[in-house]
Amino acid sequence: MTMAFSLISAKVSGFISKFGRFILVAAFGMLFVAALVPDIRSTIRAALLQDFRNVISTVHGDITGDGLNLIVAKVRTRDSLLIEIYHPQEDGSQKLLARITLPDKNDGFFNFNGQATNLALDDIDGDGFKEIIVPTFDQNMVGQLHIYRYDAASNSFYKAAL
Ligand SMILES: [Ca+2]
Repeated sequence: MTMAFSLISAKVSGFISKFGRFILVAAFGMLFVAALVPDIRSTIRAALLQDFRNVISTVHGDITGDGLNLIVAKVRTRDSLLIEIYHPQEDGSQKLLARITLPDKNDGFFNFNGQATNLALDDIDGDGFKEIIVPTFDQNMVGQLHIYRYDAASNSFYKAAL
């Protein structure tokens, strides 16, 4: 009787220990998944936000003096404002020539020829080449005007003083 009982109890404890191990493994698995899920979630969120782009304004004109009708776009992303300059291709695609990150994150407007505008092309210094004129608001919501000029020697755009 005692032997039979101890045999059963040994079997039971064997079962418990196996079951206990299973619980332990399951618990670890859940911990692992719990640790993994927020990471996956934040990775996906970051990727989605990274892709977040909103073209808030476009203008076009010859800004390089080559007679090319380039497209200048003001683009808002998750954490910055950009200026992108595109060269329309014959096949209808747009070739990105330059991407400039503006010093401010907030879109701004200025009075251009009697109209409130947030992006303009104009030859403000009279040298025959149009400048890109970009208003923004800085972190104190003070209006700023940024001027970008094309430099033929380096085939790039640089920030010019007003
Ligand atoms: Ca000019």
